[in-house]
Amino acid sequence: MDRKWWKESIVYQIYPSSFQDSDGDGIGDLNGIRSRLDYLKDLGVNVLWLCPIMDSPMDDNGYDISDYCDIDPMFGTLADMDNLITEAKKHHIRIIMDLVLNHSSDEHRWFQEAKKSRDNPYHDYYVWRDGVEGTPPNKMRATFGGSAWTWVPEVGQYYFHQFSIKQPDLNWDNPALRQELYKAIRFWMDKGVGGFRLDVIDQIAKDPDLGITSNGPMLHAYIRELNANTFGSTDLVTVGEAWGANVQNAPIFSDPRGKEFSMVFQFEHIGLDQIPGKAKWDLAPLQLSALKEVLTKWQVGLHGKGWNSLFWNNHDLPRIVSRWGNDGAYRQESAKMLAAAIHLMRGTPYIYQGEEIGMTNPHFSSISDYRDVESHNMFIERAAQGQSPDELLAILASKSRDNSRTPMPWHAGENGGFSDGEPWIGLGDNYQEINVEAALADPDSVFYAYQQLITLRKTLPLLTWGDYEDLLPEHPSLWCYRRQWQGQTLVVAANLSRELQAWQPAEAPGEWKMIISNYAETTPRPTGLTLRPFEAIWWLQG
Ligand code: TEU
Repeated sequence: MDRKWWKESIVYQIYPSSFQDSDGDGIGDLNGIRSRLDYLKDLGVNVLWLCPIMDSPMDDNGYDISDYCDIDPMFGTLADMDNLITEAKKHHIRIIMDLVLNHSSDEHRWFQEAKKSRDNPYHDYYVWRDGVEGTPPNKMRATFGGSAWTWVPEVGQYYFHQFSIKQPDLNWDNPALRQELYKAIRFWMDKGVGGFRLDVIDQIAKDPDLGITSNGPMLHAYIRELNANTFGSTDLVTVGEAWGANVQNAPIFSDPRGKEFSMVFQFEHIGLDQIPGKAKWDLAPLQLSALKEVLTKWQVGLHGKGWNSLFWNNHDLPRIVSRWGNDGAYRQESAKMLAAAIHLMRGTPYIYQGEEIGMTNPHFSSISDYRDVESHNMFIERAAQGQSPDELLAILASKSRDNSRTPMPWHAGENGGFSDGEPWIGLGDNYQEINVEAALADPDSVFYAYQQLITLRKTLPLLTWGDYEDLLPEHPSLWCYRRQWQGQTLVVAANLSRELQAWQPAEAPGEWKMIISNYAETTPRPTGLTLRPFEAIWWLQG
């Protein structure tokens, strides 16, 4: 057992612009977050991860930073951040910040200088290639559409950008750039933050000539240098977001000896809803056996060698109840079932704002409802290729990142209590029914299921340390697994379908203690089980 506070923690992710507005401008802010600390404490989480709050022109909602050492005025001031950190500490909550080190904004002073001339000292902070206007160096595409190369006439060169045109990639091969970034990280460490989430960190060591984006040859050397120059000797939690992580390399990123990060945040299970080799917009139906295979691979493969994040949702993904649960008749049941299934595994659980009240996708129906650069670029690109607007809107309604970025509904009143002004993005169509006030008033709500799961994690070390075994790998609708630790056993059975599903467990649950179920009736059923639609039950022995 290698005890670390963050292995026994539950992280709550906040999308600051959509959490709570305190000054009526329609955009959430730091003082708004501070005003909700009691709620978060009541839920039981002890870490808040804030999506980027640094200075930014907001082309990609803060993932395009123009000053690494300041707070964007839209969110507040440095003093507000100090207050938030201090108040959060009083609630036994640590704040982790989002670090976007792969790219900056094109409005960052470094880029403004860099594009002035080839011999400007900042030129080499970015990735440039010679070429002829109209003929980019190669065919690489940006994640948010279009070429990954943009021409700058002043220097007669192309710069490389893996994301939007306003997010030029930083050149990690330049030691001066690396030192600047470390300095910025130390600035926030001195402020007393609890750690960092490192955006697309597997993509910093790119080699565009070879078409390499993630896991470039220098990647781990750079991460180790970053670690040694910043948080390496502290107990801060560090989370490496890595779409390119796999079970083979995750132990390098999250080596328990602490040379890189505390844990990885990877997406292999999430990727299962897209057709292999196609874009995220091209949906594949969920196959539970494939999901279980991926999750088991991570649970078993990383045991003792590294540490993983457990999550269904984040600010880039649609709401899980709308995706793999049921956002109609079985919303509550499926939200609680999915919560249990993920929270009872090994790793650090993440709750994305609103997940704890079972928020669904907002069901937007017009392109003007969307704000996200990726969604708009996709719409324009595919409409130009002839795809019908209705079809594109249906795709966005299920996969756009804005599905998870709608304002947090605190009550059923105006703007859900999120803001006194006009919210920067619309609320979901069901906020009058699904909101915090309603959830807190209903003892059977999704909120209390999350609260129970959090309490369980704090009181049952088996959840943190136990091993994991899938008991029914092939079953198309049932997900049943066993965790074992120091003579104790936990069995979890979840039904991911709308139909009744029968299961005859090898160990008769009657001899066991049932801990919780997501249905109101909790009488243990002695022998064979019939699980109701989206039902989840878990028992403990020992
Ligand atoms: O996301 C990483 C990433 O690769 C995403 O672009 C992802 O592929 C996409 O969202 C799927 O639709 C991180 C941040 O989480 C995201 O919000 C940023 O836009 C992105 O990096 C660039 O900083």
